[in-house]
Amino acid sequence: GDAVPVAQRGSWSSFLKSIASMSGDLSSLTAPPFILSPISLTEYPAYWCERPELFAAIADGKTSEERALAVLKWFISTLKGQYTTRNESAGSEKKPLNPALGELFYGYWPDQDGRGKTTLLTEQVSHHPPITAYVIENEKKGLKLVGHNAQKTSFSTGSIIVKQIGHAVLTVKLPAGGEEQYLLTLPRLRIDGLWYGAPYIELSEQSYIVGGGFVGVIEYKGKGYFSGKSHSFKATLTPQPGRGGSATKEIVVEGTWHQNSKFTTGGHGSFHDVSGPKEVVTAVGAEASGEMGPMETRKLWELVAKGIREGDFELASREKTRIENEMRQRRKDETASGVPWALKHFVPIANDPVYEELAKHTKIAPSTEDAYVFQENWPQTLREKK
Ligand code: 0T9
Repeated sequence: GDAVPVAQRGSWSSFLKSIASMSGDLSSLTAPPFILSPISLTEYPAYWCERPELFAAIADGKTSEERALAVLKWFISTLKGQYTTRNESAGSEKKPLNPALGELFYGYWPDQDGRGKTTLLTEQVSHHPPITAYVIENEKKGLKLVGHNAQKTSFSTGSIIVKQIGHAVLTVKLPAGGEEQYLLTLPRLRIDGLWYGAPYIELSEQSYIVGGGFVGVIEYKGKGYFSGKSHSFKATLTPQPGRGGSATKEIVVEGTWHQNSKFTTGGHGSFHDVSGPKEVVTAVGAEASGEMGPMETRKLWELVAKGIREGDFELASREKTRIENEMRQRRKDETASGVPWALKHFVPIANDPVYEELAKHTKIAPSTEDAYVFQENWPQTLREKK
């Protein structure tokens, strides 16, 4: 691999071999330093709102069709951040820090031009397998997104295939009373470029947005498929008769999710364009003083992140081992005392009724999924500023 530092070539090829021979959860494999990211997966839910004005705009839709289009536009506009940020900021996809059980991340995007303040809360609800639950809320606009993420990984012809497990539900309070709920599912990822030590993500298959009387199907293709370009997509929004879909026609938009798209059926001109700047989340501590507690991600991983950023891999690995040992001891103590770890913000449920209802009459599989219910206990530091 050309992008692999000479001294790490041996460990990169043995890392690739261990990926090829195991499937399921790659998060716990030890990778060579050059591929490590100093950021934990608990921070990734922030990608959902780096264009807060597009999230807020969902509430301004006057009809169910306008709102369904606004949800689609916001969703498509998050993909660039979700799947290309590490390449843009660090030169390639990187291996995130594997969150500890109970790890937390809090942040917000300030109110601006009347769009309302948007707040983010993330909790690692499982360590093995890794599962991250999150909520993003814009109270002023009556918008709340609650979801969880997990991954199942496998290896195929030199690439890592990541099946995303989990879903999100967006609740939109309507000004006239009542609410709409949208179910969002997640695309499949393929991680290519491993051989060269320069991994990058391509999306494939499809994801869904169902709600407000519409079924949105987003199909993803890479280089050499329908438009020939990488990061291509085609989204179709179809009204569901009898479920409130007010339009009669189908809407189709096509383009590249990391650049722009336009209407090809049922509309004219530009649909989305992410060439403009994004707004990174402002992290806040939950302590009354605004400081971060010991389980808050940037505090927990502080020295590991410092080591990775500054190339002091001895510090990074020593600190990582210390944290992992501490967590192992905590689990042992819990088993011994019979008192398991208590989640702070979420309660797991085995079947999400919203998922089940909205997935009906669509091709979404599986037909049932678990979920994590947010306990509405925002830390004071986020509430005050809301
Ligand atoms: C949810 C996102 C997810 C998390 C990451 C697959 C991956 C962990 C999950 C799916 C976010 O909304 C979007 C973006 C990137 C995804 C990560 C990319 C990645 O490589 C990791 C996995 C676990 C690895 O670290 C594989 C090994 C590594 C050497 C490849 C760079």
